[in-house]
Amino acid sequence: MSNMEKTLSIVKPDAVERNLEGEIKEIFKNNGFQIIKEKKIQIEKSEAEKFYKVHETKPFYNDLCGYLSSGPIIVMILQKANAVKENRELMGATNPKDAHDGTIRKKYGISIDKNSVHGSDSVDNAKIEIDFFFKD
Ligand code: IDP
Ligand code: MG
Repeated sequence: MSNMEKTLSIVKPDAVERNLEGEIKEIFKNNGFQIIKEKKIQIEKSEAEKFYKVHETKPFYNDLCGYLSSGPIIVMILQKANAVKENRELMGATNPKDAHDGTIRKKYGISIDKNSVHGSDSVDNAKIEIDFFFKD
């Protein structure tokens, strides 16, 4: 199949806390994503700092890393044709206030920091992020 891709998805602590894991996984499946691997984990702040290193100069970096490590998360490898772009579209804008109807962040996001899901932003970063969580 052409352009079959994998991307990394994370159900963030705000969504896990509200027991939205099942609903969000259904949305992915209903939109043609296959969940190749998944696990529920809680990471250390130092690991979040590594994961979000691209944002280390941003004013929200410390809060962001504290937040991602504040509770359990679901990390998943999603597969679909053009999975990276398709997942970004299904997630919606970073700020739920700007997210369109039908997107996960519009439906579940609370705020720009508690926006319920993460998704890789490029094919290269998807590979790096999948390795980060699933390299054995
Ligand atoms: P993305 O998750 O849509 O790719 P990024 O710009 O990569 O957005 O930012 C990573 C995460 O950092 C966002 O999902 C959001 O939780 C948080 N974030 C981004 N911008 C801000 C901000 O201006 N204030 C607080 N948190 C932010
Ligand atoms: Mg990003």
